[in-house]
Amino acid sequence: MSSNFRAGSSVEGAVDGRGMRIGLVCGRFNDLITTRLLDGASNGLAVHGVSEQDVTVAWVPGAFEIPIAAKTMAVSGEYDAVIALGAVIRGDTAHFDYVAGPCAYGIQQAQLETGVPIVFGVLTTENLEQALERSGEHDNKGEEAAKTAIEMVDLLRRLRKG
Ligand code: INI
Repeated sequence: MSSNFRAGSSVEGAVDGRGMRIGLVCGRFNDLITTRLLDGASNGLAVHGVSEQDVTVAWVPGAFEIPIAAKTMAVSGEYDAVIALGAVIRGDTAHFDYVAGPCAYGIQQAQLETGVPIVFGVLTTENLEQALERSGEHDNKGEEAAKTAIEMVDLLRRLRKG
């Protein structure tokens, strides 16, 4: 069923990162992948106007530690958004479920508690090949996460102004 009803207003964030301060949290585990995600994120931030001096990278041992570092950055008041970068690869370890789930849940919880956007740029893949594909030059989850962070900062600013 269709209707002629149209919302009175619509709001969307612009992808213009000029003047934005961004925190990145990057896992060292599977650093072959996470360094590629970091390159992608850095490129995405630069392309959309974020200055190098407004970006800080915090390294953590693995994805399980990302939420606490991201939340600490978020509450510091020093960052407009935080981008979480990690790679959890299932391989043949049962550890996957104990790391990937809590990482995603912790990030969501941290952004809801702090009101600071924390973007989930953490790959959760079945194998290394998939992780390489999603951290490449053309398809890079880190680059996508950078764009999302900038858009969300602007969207939340507009929504807070009412
Ligand atoms: N950490 C990751 O970032 N990716 C993984 O694939 C991974 N696996 O498979 O175990 C992983 N484990 C380490 C974990 O994140 C913690 O650093 C560690 O358990 C200490 O708390």
